[in-house]
Amino acid sequence: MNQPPASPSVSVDDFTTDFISRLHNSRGVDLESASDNDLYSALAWTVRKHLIDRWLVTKRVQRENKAKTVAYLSAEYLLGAQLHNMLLASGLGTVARESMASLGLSFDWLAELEVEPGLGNGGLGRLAACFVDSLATLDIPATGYGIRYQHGIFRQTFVDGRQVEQPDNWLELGSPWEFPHPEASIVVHFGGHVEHTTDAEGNDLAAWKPAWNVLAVPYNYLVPGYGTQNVNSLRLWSARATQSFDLQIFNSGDYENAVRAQTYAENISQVLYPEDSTPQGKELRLQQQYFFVAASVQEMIGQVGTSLDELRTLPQRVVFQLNDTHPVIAIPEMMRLLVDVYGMEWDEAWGITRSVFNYTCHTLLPEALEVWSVDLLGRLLPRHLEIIYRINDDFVAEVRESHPGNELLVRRMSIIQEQPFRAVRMAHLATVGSTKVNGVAALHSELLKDKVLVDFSNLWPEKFTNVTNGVTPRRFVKIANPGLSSLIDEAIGTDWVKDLSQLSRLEPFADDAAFREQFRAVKAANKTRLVETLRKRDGIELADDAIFDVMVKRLHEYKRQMLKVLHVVTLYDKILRGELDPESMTPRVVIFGAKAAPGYLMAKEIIALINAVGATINADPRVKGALYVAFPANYNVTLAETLIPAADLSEQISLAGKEASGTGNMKFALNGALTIGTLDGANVEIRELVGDDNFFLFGLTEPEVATLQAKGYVPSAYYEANASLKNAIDLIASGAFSGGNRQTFEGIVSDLLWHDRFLVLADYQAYIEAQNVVESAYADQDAWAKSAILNVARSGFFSSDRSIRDYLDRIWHTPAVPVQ
Ligand code: GL4
Repeated sequence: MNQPPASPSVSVDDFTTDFISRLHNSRGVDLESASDNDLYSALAWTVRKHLIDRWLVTKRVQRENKAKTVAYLSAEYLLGAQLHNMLLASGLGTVARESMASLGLSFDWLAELEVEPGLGNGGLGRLAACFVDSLATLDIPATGYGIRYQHGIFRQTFVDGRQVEQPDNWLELGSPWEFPHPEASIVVHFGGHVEHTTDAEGNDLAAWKPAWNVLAVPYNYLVPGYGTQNVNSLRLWSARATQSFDLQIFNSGDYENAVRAQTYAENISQVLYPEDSTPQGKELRLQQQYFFVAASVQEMIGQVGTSLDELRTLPQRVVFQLNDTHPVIAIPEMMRLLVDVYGMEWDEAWGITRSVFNYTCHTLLPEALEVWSVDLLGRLLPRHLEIIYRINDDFVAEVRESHPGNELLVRRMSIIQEQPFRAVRMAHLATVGSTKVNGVAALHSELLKDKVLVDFSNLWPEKFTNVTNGVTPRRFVKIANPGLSSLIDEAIGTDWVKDLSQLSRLEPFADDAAFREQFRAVKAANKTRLVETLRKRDGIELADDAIFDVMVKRLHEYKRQMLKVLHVVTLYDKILRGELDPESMTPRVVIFGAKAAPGYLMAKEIIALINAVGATINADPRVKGALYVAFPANYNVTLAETLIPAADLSEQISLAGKEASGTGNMKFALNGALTIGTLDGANVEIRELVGDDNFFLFGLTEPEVATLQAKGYVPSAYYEANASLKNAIDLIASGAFSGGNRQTFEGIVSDLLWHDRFLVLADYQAYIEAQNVVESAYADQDAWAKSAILNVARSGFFSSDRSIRDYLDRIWHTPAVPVQ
């Protein structure tokens, strides 16, 4: 397999010597006395060393060039395990493996010791991780800014089938991948009040008198590009108290109070909020947002220089991308720095601010658009609230000028909402304060323009654009699916890893019987690998000669795991009724993976239902061998890397108009799974590209959904009219999956019959029919393999490298700076 050249070529012996000296000098142990963590850390350090020279050169070249930098501001980075990616970038995979073997150590075992940094919830955080990978690969000077959460996304366990959250203590044993720089800490202020004075020319001067502060301590992480010398940085901030404790109070014996301030300050980076697609309006969350954004903007400005002349060059030196509304407080922060701290005129500062910020919206759910009450914001960031008011005054004046007399429009567009409580609409602030606003898939960007932000797109049509999401082929094909990667390498060479559009050259191989045979062998081996993983990890025993039907993503009603459950229950019910012969069915293994936000009760009920249905079906001899439900706990990036390559069928069944894009859908297609899906998010583009013969489409379209809801949707009517739907729901209601207890899933059943916000019942029949088509298609294994190959060959568009090129062309205009 072709690897990019290793920096200096390293022999196995050199590597081993280095590893041993790491154990001695950094851990103070020898091979015999080393703990697991000693071994893993020494291995990580030995690998890391070969990227550091590149990193230092990259930083020097970028600094000397005064290169324009992309500053990606994101509250989440769902990085996944680091070791394999670092080995891929350094080209040391084989050397490391052989070196460990020469010491009698198993490389795979060591790699499995890594606890993945789960500093994100789902798609949004994983997208940020893919984007920094692609930026580095494309030689774009870029820094990812975020928060070094002490605890990432919770570890999910099941107790009696119900989700129980355990803290994710990923830093317990330290991380060998981070570089702390306490000497470069930045002070971030909160609270207090603002004093206004007037200067000689009668201008208002504002002075913020904060009440308390914390230190933002930067931790740097390497972000190596693939097949390039370029290594960018991820800079995550950790909160530390400015004074560690009050010695006087401590000496008086009141230990609790002595450390109270410290605990309070350090809480800011303690935990990732486990919410996805719902904002959590908590004070601590706003503190987190301002904390990382203030430190990042100040640091960036420090790099450019703080004289007025230097500040005027900001648009040539930096572009900030706001990953959803979480970092939007950066806009008033930039204004505060330019006007209050560095003395720039308001209008000039506003011109600069607007030209350096851009905003990506990642949702269509109105309830997911963040608002902050003016009470809270005024208490925590009083000067920022004043700045937001002034931005809004000027903006509202502009709207009034272009639409005289239209106060309804003014009220709709205002950055400040009055009802149900007075609050700052962060999406409006972002839109007003940015040069470009983008959605994350073609359909999403259209709906953003025509619905969610329609007033703004009428006012500023040129502001709106689309950048369809993408995923990194390094992690999600090259590393996750070595079998497929080798097959592709043999067929079309190795350039595809850096230029995924090359995959189109696989297309003729779909008609090559020998290739199809090899492709099927790769899929079979990936299934076996998954079976082994789930056996070891979860004690789940799967057959590998079934169709692997996979639905992995956050648990959310709009994503409709419930629809998948109804399909499973329908199959079970039909077998019990004798309408389906388990012997003649294609055996089906249905695999779920999903975490629910801890406070999202309906989502947690659905998890309990999936587990209950699984437990009943898996124990029932009447369906043995025909139907099996697996729900491994704690779905994360590491599990995704084994699960996705093993899938035959990818479930992308959200209600049309609700999933902004999806990115799992892309990973499945790239790994040769066929999609069953609605016309939602990026499914639309996937289907267009892979061809409708190679995609199982079903369900209402977005306009049909809108029409149905407008005329009044009555879910119970679908239940009454459809016998197999009625049977499935009745079976759940009867207590068949809850030991006869009819109460257990009553909440789910009555919600489906009387509310069903996401039209599960309306799409049920179409979904069942599409699954029947899947079943017959799968019977022809050779034809299925052909479709799967075409999915791979036609999915090159979904590389995050392409997404980044689109950002560069449409939004950032940042030149590449190759490092020699
Ligand atoms: C999300 C969207 O729900 C998802 O469709 C999209 O793919 C992702 C990245 O753009 O962003 N928005 C939120 S919030 N969480 C997501 O995963």
